[in-house]
Amino acid sequence: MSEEKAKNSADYSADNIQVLEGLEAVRKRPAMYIGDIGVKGLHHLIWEVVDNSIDEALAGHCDTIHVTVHEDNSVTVEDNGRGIPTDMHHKEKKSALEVVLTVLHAGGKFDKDTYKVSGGLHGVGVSCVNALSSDLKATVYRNGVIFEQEFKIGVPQYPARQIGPTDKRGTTIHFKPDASIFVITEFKYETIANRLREMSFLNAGIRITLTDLREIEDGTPKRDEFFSEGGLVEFVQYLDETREKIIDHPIYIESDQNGVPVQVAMNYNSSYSENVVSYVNTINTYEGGSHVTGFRRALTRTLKSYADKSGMLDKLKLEVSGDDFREGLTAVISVKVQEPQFEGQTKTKLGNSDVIGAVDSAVSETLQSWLEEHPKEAKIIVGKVILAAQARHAARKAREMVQRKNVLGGGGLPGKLADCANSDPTVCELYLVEGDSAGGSAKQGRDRDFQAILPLKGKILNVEKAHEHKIYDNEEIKNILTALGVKLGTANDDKELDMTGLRYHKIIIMTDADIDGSHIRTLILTLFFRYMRALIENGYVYIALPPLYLLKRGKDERYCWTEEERKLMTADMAKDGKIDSVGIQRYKGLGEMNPEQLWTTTMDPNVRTIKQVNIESAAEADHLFSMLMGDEVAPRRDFIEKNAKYAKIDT
Ligand code: 0RA
Repeated sequence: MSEEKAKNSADYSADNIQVLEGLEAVRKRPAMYIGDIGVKGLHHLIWEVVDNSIDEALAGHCDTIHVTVHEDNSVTVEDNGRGIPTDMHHKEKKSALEVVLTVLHAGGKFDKDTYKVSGGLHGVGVSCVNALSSDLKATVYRNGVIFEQEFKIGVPQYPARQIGPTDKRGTTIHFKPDASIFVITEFKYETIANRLREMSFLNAGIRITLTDLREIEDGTPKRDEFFSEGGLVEFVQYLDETREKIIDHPIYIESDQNGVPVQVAMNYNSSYSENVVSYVNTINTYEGGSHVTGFRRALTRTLKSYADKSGMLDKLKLEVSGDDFREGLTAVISVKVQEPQFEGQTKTKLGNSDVIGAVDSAVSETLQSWLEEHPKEAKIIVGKVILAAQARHAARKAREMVQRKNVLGGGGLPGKLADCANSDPTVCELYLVEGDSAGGSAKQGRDRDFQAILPLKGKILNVEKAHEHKIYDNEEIKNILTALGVKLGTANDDKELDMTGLRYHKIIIMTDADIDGSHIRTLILTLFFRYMRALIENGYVYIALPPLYLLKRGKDERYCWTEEERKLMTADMAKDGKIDSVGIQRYKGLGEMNPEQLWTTTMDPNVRTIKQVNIESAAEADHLFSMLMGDEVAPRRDFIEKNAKYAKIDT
């Protein structure tokens, strides 16, 4: 070997070792790159690849993205963009394609001057996805040629190769998450669908399809297509689908303030809840931040000044607060920030303070002229604000009265509560149980050291349709609040939850496995979502899963939680072939179980399964609750029909 050549190959392997070290770092600490190695991190892989295609679309070169989940839980993301460049990258001595897929952050570095990254600013790059995939194959259709390259745990199996001519354009990435890294490898259709729907609203004009080859019915795979022409305006209409609008068409605001693109769509409905959803670079900022602050400031100031000028507030004896301008408001805020600073518990709060002013001036300018041009609608909005102020004062009075009574009465716990002996909230559990009879069984079956029982009578108030002051007239809700030890509203914020007195860190909703039970469960969840969201966010709220069947054959008794389990176990118990010798008891209600059965199946921490309630997307949860509990019947019926397979479990 000549000296020259030896040097080159040494360089080559040195480069390669560097690349492998980079990818090895990702495999050693995957959570540092994708958040976690659970269900969230797993789905993050899809977002990462889709973000790249979205960027290509935002650059104006692609309008369609297909996402497919395969039977083996591998995923294909296909776009019709320019295709990842495949020419040789001289410094790295490998194709650009290989660089993009193997060098950390190559995506950003490599294409910085070629095109502007607009969507995936949070992106860790496809190379991370590659490092965390047992297998990945990239196929590029570019300049009339098909190129492909395959990888295993990020390691190229061969250099990018040409495999034939094509008249297509685009990039296809097929990857299978590495089962030795992820604790969960099963993708959730709804999670992907929700994110892609959100993406299609946030990036108007891009067609995104989702196909699930794991679920085939009558020869057709489960499939959805997401496309929004109207973007944020349609997003607001979607969120308010089941609410009664008080303004016909959402207000739309778009501007570019000092290099910060701002988009806002908003509308008012007749409900009492505020629903402001915000995004930075298409990432959902659950905790809000400077863009939301700017929006609120502008909204309050602009509406207040209009209302003052209109004279409508003259007769109002109460002061109007910021909250009053947001009752019944649904808004989506989307900003693009070059170097976003994320803060807060879950790193979903925007910190960049210059964004406050950018959103504030965008919103106040457009909103002010909108109000002047739409006097009829403006009057409706101000009328709604006045009603909100009056209702808020009524709610505060009612709340103070309840709280005063509690203090005067010694802060007594509800008579119906069977409390536990332990007083350490971190180990204590409160079961919210449907009906007095099941409540009775639960009281007898529980471990009274750390398990408390609060039976609930029938259906609690539907808070989706009632204003806050009504909930202080409702015995069941008052009992829940007192038992929990929480207070709605703090000294400086009516909407904040005071949980300094919280008495249990597990709140377990236990209802019958029938339609009524699932309705009651939704009513309770709606109460938590609307008024005690912090408890859900802290992971304190759970759903008990009582068994659906008891199978009996002689002394052999087994519980089943699903239809499938019932079939398998019946066959297993009747190994000698006498299937009809297996007795089946279908549990319709918790009341059919005796205390001991309830303990062994549903309450004993060593064997029970309880489902933690989490808010995957506040926008989706809001949409779901308003649909299930709101006024309009048709969307609810559609939803139940569409999900009949799942709903059946409840009948
Ligand atoms: C770098 C440069 C160019 C396109 C891309 C990357 C690109 C990346 C991905 C990832 C998924 N789909 C993609 N599509 C394109 C521009 C190349 C040119 O100038 O032609």
